[in-house]
Amino acid sequence: MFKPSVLTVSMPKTAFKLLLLFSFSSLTFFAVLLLHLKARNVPAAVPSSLVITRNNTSVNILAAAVRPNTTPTPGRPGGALGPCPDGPPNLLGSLYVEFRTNRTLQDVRNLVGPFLQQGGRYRPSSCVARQKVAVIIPFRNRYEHLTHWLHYVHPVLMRQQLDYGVYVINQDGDGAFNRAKLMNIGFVEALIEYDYDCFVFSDVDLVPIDDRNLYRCSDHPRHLSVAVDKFNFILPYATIFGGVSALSKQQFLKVNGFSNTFWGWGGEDDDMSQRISYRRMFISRPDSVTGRYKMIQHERDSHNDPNPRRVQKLTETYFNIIKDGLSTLSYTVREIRKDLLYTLVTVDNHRSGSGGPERRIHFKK
Ligand code: UDH
Ligand code: NGS
Repeated sequence: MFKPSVLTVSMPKTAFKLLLLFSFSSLTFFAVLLLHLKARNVPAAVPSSLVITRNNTSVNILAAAVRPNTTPTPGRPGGALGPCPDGPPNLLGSLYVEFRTNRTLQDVRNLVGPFLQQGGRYRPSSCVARQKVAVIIPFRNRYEHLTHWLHYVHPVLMRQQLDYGVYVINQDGDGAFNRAKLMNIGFVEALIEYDYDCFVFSDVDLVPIDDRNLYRCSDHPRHLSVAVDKFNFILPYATIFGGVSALSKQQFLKVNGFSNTFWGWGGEDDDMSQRISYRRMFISRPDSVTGRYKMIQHERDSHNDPNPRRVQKLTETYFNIIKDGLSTLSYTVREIRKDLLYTLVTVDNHRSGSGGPERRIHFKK
């Protein structure tokens, strides 16, 4: 027999229980998901503080970087200059570049030195530069290439009206080369010195052959060496980020810098490319005429053989962004030498964990 009273009472009860059970499992699911994402730290915020220990003294790099610039602006007394125009007015466009010469560093000092301050520093005298750019070159034993690079690139950067400095980060010893770690070190060393807001990372053997390719940062990380002669001026693959690239301070902090763990040749630039995309940024590029480069031909260097683990390591990028980068950087500065054309920072990059007082970086949220 049909009993309406039982039905009207028991049905909502069951539905209510089911609803409760469903809500509870959904909440548990989302709580577990949140904890999981937090553990992986996705997405990462830009840290508000970046403390390093330098010879047992802690320095907050981000606080140091916002100290007021006390160097007087050249030009008018009081430094009352207007901003430089967005489009630098004296660019030449396509350039003639030739490496088959007996050029010496002294030749280059004579040519561009009069416009520079010690350490390869420059700023325009007629206006306030739009960006403060540190150009970082990972380096070991390539003085001939460096001479060509300085000869051609200093005048380009001057015409681009940048407030810039050139930092050559020289790996000490003959251990396996680590390009990416040297670039992390360059970021820190440049920031210790001046309040840079943009970082251009450049191989020493790549010279731009169009000065409209601006060495500055944009809304997204920028790959500058898009059309290199050795690749017949064609981008070899869509995600490539090697050669010459530019990241703002914020962008670099957001990806925790480069990985420190790519020893030997290859993969470290692809790892950065993945970091950028995992942090929801894009790669911006100049067009393939403006982004033309000439590469100085050379043989493979000793102690920079292809890293056999490079392809496998690229499957691990996502999990390593927070664990491997600026947050785990450790190295020892052997010497900082100011040439007129560049600042040479010689470092022990601690592959074996050995060697002297460290600079260690810690993130604080
Ligand atoms: N670098 C040095 N010294 C080294 C190794 C690398 O300064 O011993 C720096 C330098 O800035 C160089 C950059 O790291 O431009 C990249 O290294 P690379 O020039 O070895 O890489 P690339 O991919 O050449 O340009 C790989 C070797 C190709 C050999 C071709 C033989 N025909
Ligand atoms: C890729 C490398 C990159 C390198 C690029 C261009 O294969 O690191 O070639 O190299 N990636 C891996 O090996 C995983 S180049 O011809 O310029 O020497 O930048």
